[in-house]
Amino acid sequence: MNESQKYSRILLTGAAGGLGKVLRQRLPAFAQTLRVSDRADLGAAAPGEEAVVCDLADRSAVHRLVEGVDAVVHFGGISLEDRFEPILQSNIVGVFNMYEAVRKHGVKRVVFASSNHVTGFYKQTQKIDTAAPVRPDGLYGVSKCFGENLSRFYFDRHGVETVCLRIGSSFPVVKDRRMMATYLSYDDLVELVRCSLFAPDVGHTIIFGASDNTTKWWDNSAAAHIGFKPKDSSEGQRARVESSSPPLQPNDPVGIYQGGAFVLAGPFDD
Ligand code: NAI
Ligand code: 15L
Repeated sequence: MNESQKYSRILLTGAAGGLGKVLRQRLPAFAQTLRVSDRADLGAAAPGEEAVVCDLADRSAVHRLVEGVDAVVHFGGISLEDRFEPILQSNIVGVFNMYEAVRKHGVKRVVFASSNHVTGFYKQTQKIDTAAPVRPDGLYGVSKCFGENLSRFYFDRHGVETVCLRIGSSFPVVKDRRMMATYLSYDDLVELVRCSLFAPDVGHTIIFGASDNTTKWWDNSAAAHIGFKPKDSSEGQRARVESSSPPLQPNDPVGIYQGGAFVLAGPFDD
């Protein structure tokens, strides 16, 4: 597949979520048909779309969901720290179901929404690359480590290519001081997904997803073959962010660790 071609059918999971809604608007440029899925309501299918409500934890439903697809953009799942059971079902059982279906249907390429929280316990004073050992900052981060490792296994054993996107913070605007480093604009997110879909021979690649922010915690040099060159930056939002959010105390873990408030979230199970 190269950029002058379109995929026949891309499956987008998590299509009812924050980033899913963005990608639902933008992925049609990359495929003749976009199959959108979520366990939440998706509304009516637009022209060129197929809408399928599906719980990722339901193995046979996921198997049917993947039939006829030639690439998967897997954004469905629990996106915050939570109790273990929902994380288990959506992010661990769910991602296993997805890779089994992908293997059985011969899908060649997956773009997996991992998260910066796989390395959330590195300090904000550190700069890490994609080979740094994982240091998840919660059960959510651990579940994304599972997805990264599972996809590594499915490439080594079965030849399924995956690009794991360790997304920073992808929202319409920068919301706090930490996001000055972690911000990924929606345009840069779409560009990251486009590069991940069309770069040749990605094998199994891990890449951090951040815009070209002045403060950089992540080194993507080992993922240069993906060709991702972010165009936006958080810098233009600095004055607003710094005037609306006071500096944290020096001993506050939220300001010490890359994962920010996630390092203090939960556990929610007694
Ligand atoms: P979101 O929470 O808005 O969307 C996730 C979607 O997944 C929801 O629509 C939800 O219904 C669906 N979902 C959850 N469990 C499911 C299941 N068992 N079966 C089917 N659908 C299920 O999250 P957002 O912000 O859109 O993030 C999308 C993906 O990107 C997530 O995997 C998240 O972990 C990841 N991510 C997002 C970041 C961000 O800044 N927005 C940062 C890092 C990672
Ligand atoms: C994530 O992994 C979450 O899905 C998202 O909601 C943000 O909290 C983001 O990380 C972040 O670190 O800001």
